[in-house]
Parts: sequence; C-alpha cells; structure tokens
Amino acid sequence: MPALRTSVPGATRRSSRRTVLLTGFEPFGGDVRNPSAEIVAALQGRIIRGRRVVGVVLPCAFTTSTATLRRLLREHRPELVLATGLAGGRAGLSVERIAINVQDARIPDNAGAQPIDRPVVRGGPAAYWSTLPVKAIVARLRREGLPADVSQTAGTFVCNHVFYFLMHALRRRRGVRGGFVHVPWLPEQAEPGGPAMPLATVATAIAAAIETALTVRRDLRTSGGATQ
Ligand code: PCA
Repeated sequence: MPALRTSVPGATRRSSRRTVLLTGFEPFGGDVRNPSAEIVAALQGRIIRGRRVVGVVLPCAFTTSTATLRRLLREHRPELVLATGLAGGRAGLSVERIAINVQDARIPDNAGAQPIDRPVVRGGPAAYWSTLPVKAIVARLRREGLPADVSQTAGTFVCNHVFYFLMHALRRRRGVRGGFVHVPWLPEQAEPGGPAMPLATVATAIAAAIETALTVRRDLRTSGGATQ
C-alpha cells in the first residue's frame, strides 16, 4: 500500500486523502426506491480502515450526475471512489470491469434526456478499466457467502456514463482508485421469488468491497470471464 499523504496542496486536512467517496443513485424508471441510494445512507460516515466514507446520492440524469461527481471529486479529493447503482434482475453483486464511451439510453433519464449513440467524453478512449481489484472483491464477497460476479458490461445508461466519467477524471490521479458495482433489487422490489438481496446484506457487501479496495493492491489472477 502506498504511504498515505498527510497533505495535498490546496486541500484542507479533512480532505487530504482520508476519504472514500461512495455514490448511489436516486430511483429511476418508475421505481420508488433505489437500493444504491439506501446503501449510501447506511454507510455514510462509516470508518473503514481509517478512512471516512462520504456517501452521496447522484441524480439519475446524464448531465447532472457527472456535474455533481466532478464537484465531489474536487471537494473531497477522495483516495477511493466506489460508485454503485441498481441492476434489477441480477442475482448478486456485479463488480464492473470496464466502462465504455457511449450513451445509449433505452429509457429517458430522470431529466427526460434519452441520448442515443453519443460519447460520454468526446474524443475519449473507447473504454477505461476499473482500477479496483475486481476479482479480489468478488472472491472476498463469495468467501462471505455473498453472490458476486465480475461483470463485463455496466450497460449504456447513466451508470456506465458515471463510471466512464469517473475513470476519465481519475486517469491522471495516481494512487486514486475508482470503480463501479451494480447491486440487485431489494426483496420488496423484486417479483416474489425473483432475484433480490436485502439491504443489510448489500451494505455489508459494499463495505467489504471498499475494505478490499483499500487493502489489496494487486488483483487476483483467477477466472472471471464469461463465454457470452
Ligand atoms: N441504475 C441505472 C442508472 C441508475 C441506477 O441505479 C443503470 O444501471 O444505468
């Protein structure tokens, strides 16, 4: 683990790389709840390995989500950023491997925007890798009995948009890690018997993911691939 910096030029002591920024999203697409917003509330202020979690719920809108994220990065200068969102229908946690430079919205966002085949960042690379140890996170969650997989796509809606923007923003901030985890529906939202995970379980999993990202420098070389 690199030595913690105790001061950052222009930053206050409070914000000197002792912060984990955790984001979730407000409900969207007609849902009244979004578990990712509730995780943020559950973990707000939690101390994990000496770092304080700052939790923020982002608007589920292309323009304002990333404007908010840009401001948060400047304000908090976090050492780690974990963005989360809902992927209804998935049975476990999806630790996202890659963000792609496209917006292709199947439904309008909460501001009514529905971009089709537009870049997140004009002229940006096609994709960015997560800089989290994705396989170590999956392994840790599974060890704790929590269903989790490496996911090869975060979609093309607002979650992928925020994920790509985040990795673009962090591309030159050495030592600052970032990534994205999709979470399942809450049992109250899912079809009876359908894939879902209780809020307390998801919050435990996200805290474990943060801890792993703070402590595991080199990712595992285990299979996390998919045949389709
Ligand atoms: N899930 C959506 C956007 C907000 C959220 O929680 C997505 O996967 O893009």
